[in-house]
Amino acid sequence: MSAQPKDIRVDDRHPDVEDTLETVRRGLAAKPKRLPSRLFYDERGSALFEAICEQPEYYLTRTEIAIMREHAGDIADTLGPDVRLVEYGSGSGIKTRMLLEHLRAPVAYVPVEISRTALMESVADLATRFPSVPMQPVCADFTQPLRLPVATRSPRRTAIYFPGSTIGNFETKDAVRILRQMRAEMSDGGGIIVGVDLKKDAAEIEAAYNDAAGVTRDFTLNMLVRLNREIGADFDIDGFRHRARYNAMAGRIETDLVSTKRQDVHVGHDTFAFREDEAMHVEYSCKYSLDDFAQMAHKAGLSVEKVWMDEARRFSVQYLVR
Ligand code: AVI
Repeated sequence: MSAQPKDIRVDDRHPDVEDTLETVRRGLAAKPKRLPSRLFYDERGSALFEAICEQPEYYLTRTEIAIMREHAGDIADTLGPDVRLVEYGSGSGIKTRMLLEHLRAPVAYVPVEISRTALMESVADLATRFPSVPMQPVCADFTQPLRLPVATRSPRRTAIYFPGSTIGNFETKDAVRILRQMRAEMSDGGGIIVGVDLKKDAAEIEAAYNDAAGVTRDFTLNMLVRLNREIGADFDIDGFRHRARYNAMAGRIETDLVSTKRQDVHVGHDTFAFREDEAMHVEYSCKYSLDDFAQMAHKAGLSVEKVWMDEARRFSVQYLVR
């Protein structure tokens, strides 16, 4: 684990082993079986995700960074001075860096991230680059209601930054719930800057989740490695394979771990039987048209005020307000 930078207090609400055990028991008892994608992100999972972002097929990160490179100044102007910037997920910090570089006198930076290692690494880096910006990291599951730390100086507005198309990892009803939760967390006059992946050619989308180097496969399977270590499950890693397919009707990549044989998996005192070829759902990555997303935001009581895109309209960064 990385060293914690001096003077930065982490507000730690990391879920414990009991929570994970209960989530997994419930998921394996469900029909069809399913495990939440947040379980991908242990230390190795976060590192593998960073490696996915470097793969030539995974256009999302590259494209979003290019949009930020071109428009971060405009985005910062849209937010105005004295902002408290709350980020859901801490990521690698590159996009955040671009935003912080352009913001005028930000009151605080509050990253909310479930992986303590990823959180502390990114905060340590940002604290050195932006010594005048108070850092208030929160180690928590951002899908649950948050208590934001008290800011040392009153912000003019609270803006939520949710990059990376992570919103796409939630089914519509959960995405609407999360947007509604963000709406409640931002102040009057606040806003949400959200990265949203757009619908495009199915082959291009599918390739992004089936990279030739197999990094996404390792990322998916790592969920089982993690559960074996953390909750004493006995998944046979070689007995499962990664499968990611684009469902054009639903507009989403559906990622499953498919059992390659009949097998039993033990979790605590419970036994869960898998059939040969049985799929266990582990992730959705939803893709939107501009209209789809505006409608979803509307359901959360939000409207789209601005949209920034790359020339090929692969990806968008959108500003949502009440
Ligand atoms: C974090 N999230 C937006 C990624 C995605 O594209 O759904 C996670 C990921 N899963 C497989 N590759 C990348």
